[in-house]
Amino acid sequence: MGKKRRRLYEDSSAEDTSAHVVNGVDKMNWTFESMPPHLKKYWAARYSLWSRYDSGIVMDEEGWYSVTPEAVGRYITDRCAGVIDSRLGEGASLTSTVVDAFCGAGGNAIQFAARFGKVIAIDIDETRLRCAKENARIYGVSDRIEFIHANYLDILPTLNPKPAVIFLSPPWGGPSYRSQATFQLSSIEVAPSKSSSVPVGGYELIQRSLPPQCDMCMFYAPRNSDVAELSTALGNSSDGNSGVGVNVEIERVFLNGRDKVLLGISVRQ
Ligand code: MGP
Ligand code: SAH
Repeated sequence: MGKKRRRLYEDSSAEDTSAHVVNGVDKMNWTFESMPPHLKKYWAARYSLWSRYDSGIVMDEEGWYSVTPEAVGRYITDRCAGVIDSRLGEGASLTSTVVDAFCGAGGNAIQFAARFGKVIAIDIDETRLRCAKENARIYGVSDRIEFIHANYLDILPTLNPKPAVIFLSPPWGGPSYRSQATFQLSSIEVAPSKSSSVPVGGYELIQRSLPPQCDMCMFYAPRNSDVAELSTALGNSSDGNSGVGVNVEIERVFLNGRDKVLLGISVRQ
């Protein structure tokens, strides 16, 4: 075998790739040997990312380094369902809607769909959205996920009724986030909505997504985030007239004894 790395949407005329294309997604055939050096550590973690990896999970490069590990996705889902059930009544999560604003390859959306009534999974990147669709099929939860190829900032004002949960896991600027002593929300830049030309930073992204836009907003943050800044962002709705109070919590999540991520949580009082 040559060392050629397979990509999503390879030109099928270029080589014998047609057998790999399923529902518009190239199965890619990632192997340890074919992965670029900076991604090899994620190959070793593949079953921690997806217990059904061998059933045909698809990811592109950004998918590999940003997907939420399965156990963390399950924990996040349980945490959100617990809040919604205690706020809205036992079992309320089963009929409630979660918006996964930056769904990527589906690591969170798929776990949410196993517990909530409906998931709206949004991604601006068509390739990753197709990965998420295929991965949801593998986990048998496609019927509870509505996939939307769009900019979350364009969808946010159209959400009616308001969802119970808005989950935010935007790009952090790649794996190099780790080289910053303290990660600031200004390192996050989300493409502007159609009505604006100015990118939206992490602080404003959080503020726009807080109650009353939902009952609960969760932000998936780098483990080296500035906790004080995160708490302030989660406590301050940009809708100054909403009169809605929130409780804020920051949780550190460990996986196999290793510090993984922070969860910033804002819940309507
Ligand atoms: P990591 O630092 O790349 O992995 O990301 P790890 O295994 O902790 O690295 P180590 O070698 O330092 O131990 C930690 C977690 O953050 C990953 O499991 C992803 O879920 C998440 N993650 C990483 N990045 C670069 C992003 C990102 O840009 N966006 C989002 N939403 N999540 C990310
Ligand atoms: N939680 C996901 C990973 C998210 S990575 C998982 O577990 O798989 C962040 C994703 O945000 C990327 O797929 C990127 O394409 C998407 N994204 C970036 N800007 C966006 C925007 N404005 N609206 C929607 N998605 C966006």
